[in-house]
Amino acid sequence: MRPFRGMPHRATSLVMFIITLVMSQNVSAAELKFRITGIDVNRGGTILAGLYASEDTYPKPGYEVAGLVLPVQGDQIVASFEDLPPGNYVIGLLHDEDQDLAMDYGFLGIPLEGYGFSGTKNAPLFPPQFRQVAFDLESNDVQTTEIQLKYL
Ligand SMILES: [Ca+2]
Repeated sequence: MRPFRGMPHRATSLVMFIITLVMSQNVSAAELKFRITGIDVNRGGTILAGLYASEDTYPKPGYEVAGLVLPVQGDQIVASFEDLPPGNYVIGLLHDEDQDLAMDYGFLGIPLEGYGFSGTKNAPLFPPQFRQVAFDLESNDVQTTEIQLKYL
């Protein structure tokens, strides 16, 4: 590639690198849409949707690569995570009734609030393995999934 006129070659390389970086981010942006079903409206509060991109950080609170706080207004919510780089993703949901941004547990560690994971029809008591439920999202992919909340 020819350097821009009047610019040292190294500076030109840096400019081209930045342009390539910006372009590749636009080109590779993917989207993960999800429909939350089975919401118990009477419990009020909000639904926290956390997006995890790595087996090492899933499902630890605070390690989400993106997160949404969704007000509970009906028994279904449609939302999406946009502008995602290609990768593997899992969505974790928590119906945070008391809005303390955390799951509340009862006797023997039983979850007291509704929860769900992408890739599962009937959320198990413990979070499923990342690899079992992860989405493989490629460049420009738009994927849609349904996650049913579970209340114990
Ligand atoms: Ca809570």
